[in-house]
Amino acid sequence: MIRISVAGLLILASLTAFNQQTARDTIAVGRKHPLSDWFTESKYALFLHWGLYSQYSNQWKGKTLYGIGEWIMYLAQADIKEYEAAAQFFNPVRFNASEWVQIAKNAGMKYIVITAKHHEGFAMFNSFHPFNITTATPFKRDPMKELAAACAKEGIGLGFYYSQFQDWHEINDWSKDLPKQSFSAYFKNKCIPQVKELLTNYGSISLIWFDTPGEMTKEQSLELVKLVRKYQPRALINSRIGNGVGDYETYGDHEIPVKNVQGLWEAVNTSNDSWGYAWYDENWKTADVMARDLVSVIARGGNYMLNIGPKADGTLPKFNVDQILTVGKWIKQYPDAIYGATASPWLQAFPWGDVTVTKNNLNLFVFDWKPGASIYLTGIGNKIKTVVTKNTNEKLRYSFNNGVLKIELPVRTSNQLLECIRVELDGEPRVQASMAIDPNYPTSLSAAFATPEGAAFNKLSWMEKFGEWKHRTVINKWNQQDGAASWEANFMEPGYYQVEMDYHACKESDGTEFDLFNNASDTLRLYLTATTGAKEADGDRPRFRRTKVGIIKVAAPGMTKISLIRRNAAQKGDIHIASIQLNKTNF
Ligand code: JFZ
Repeated sequence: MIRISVAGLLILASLTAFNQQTARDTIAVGRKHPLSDWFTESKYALFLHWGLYSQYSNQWKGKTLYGIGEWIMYLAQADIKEYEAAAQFFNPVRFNASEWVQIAKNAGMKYIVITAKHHEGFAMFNSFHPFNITTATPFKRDPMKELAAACAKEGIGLGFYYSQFQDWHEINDWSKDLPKQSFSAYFKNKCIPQVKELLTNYGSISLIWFDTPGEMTKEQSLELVKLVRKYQPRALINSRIGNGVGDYETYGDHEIPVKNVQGLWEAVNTSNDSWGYAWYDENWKTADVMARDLVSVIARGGNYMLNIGPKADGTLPKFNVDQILTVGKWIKQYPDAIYGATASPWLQAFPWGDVTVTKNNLNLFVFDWKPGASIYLTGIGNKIKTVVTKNTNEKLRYSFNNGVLKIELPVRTSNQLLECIRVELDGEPRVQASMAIDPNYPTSLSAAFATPEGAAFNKLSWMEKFGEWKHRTVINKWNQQDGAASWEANFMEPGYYQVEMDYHACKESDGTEFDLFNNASDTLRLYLTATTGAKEADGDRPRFRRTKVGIIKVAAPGMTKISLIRRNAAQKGDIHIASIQLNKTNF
């Protein structure tokens, strides 16, 4: 007998439901909130997912349902009355608002955004609607009020997450028993009045964070904007209000864009896999990963908001707290390279790390410290004044010729969580961005920086497992005979380079041929095999593979055009190329 588990089916069903919500909501171009400087300077924030789901902690009727914790009600297709019942036991007596705010502050975070109401529909604040923490639980306190007071005292910003479209307590597709309220009735009778409560009962708030706008109309999104402007004219609104009417853009979960992004935006990610607390989820990010992610986001021009899922007793997971405090200590050595720092003039990461800018200084954060190796920065139009380690002022050996700065890393291991080198210039950086192909570090040419001809840029987003989003910028839609993409690469040294490709190819494109040209020096014939047995039509969950495809000779240093041209018509399927990596090899 063939049995498909109920959980498996639910995950399939929810994948479809979820997919409809993933189109990124962009903000209107050219409009800027007049009071957004605090946001630009803050850079780093704490996100908190806390609700009734924290009590369930991914267990429903004694069974663990794997996935993001705050989706437990959906994963269980829970009966609403049964789900509600948990409120009688929700009693986070160990919650201490000043402790949380103190931790955020010591972690170097400048504002906090907390789930006032998530998709489950439970208000974590004192509300007219009875499904809320002060009315329905033995706890009776209003944690939002306590947080608002603690944040105001410590000078930390506060924002409320409010799920405006999904409210499974009022609107759900799985319960046959409850009458299904129409969205417009819910919107008028619960959403608007609750948002008004959040805007009027908690003093001045920094922002309001909406989520999953679904099929909301522009009028409905604008009604919320009007409300926010009326009661909290200083507060920012994120793009997930829908319909392009927010003040800043929230990128897809777990996404750090490859190329700098203009305007106000944030990247969001969680400390482990789930947003809400899940008892089994110990896949914690360590401090060094958090520090790198923070730097990478700032280097692309954005803010980083890192999530923690507090437990039902009101405490924060200990390991999690230790890691963010380690990052906080590290930030204290380099505050000016983090807060208010601007994006990298090179528009993308280097193979050894990333760059932020503070006035006339470049802050080089070295993610991959190789003792004695040289790192390169090209296209610098300034004069170089000093090159030192930022915290200890250790002078580093360097050379500077024709705009190429070559810095030798000291022959020692890095003495930091993430070490920073300060390059002082004679003025604000004037940079002609090009990617230096570094002989010491395998260097990637990303799809985001290609020039396609007879091929196109695309972004693939998919759910790897329930709640885990992946995003890749690719070149795809190749003309079969002559579709091409090219990159400008600046080779620091001539020689032989091993080529690796990061790509996804479905079954129908197995055996697709490409030629890789390096100006006039060399041509390499590539034969790419399928990375998945799935057909193109099933391509919503792509499988990327990084694989070595050959060696190419580079005759002379300097700028070279690398071109990739598709050479056959036999294979029907498409190829999705994320990057080409060049790794200098002794040959
Ligand atoms: C949403 C929520 O459904 C989830 O529970 C969590 O609160 C997260 C922060 O936001 O999930 C989303 C919303 C948008 C995308 C991905 C997950 N997206 O655009 O890629």
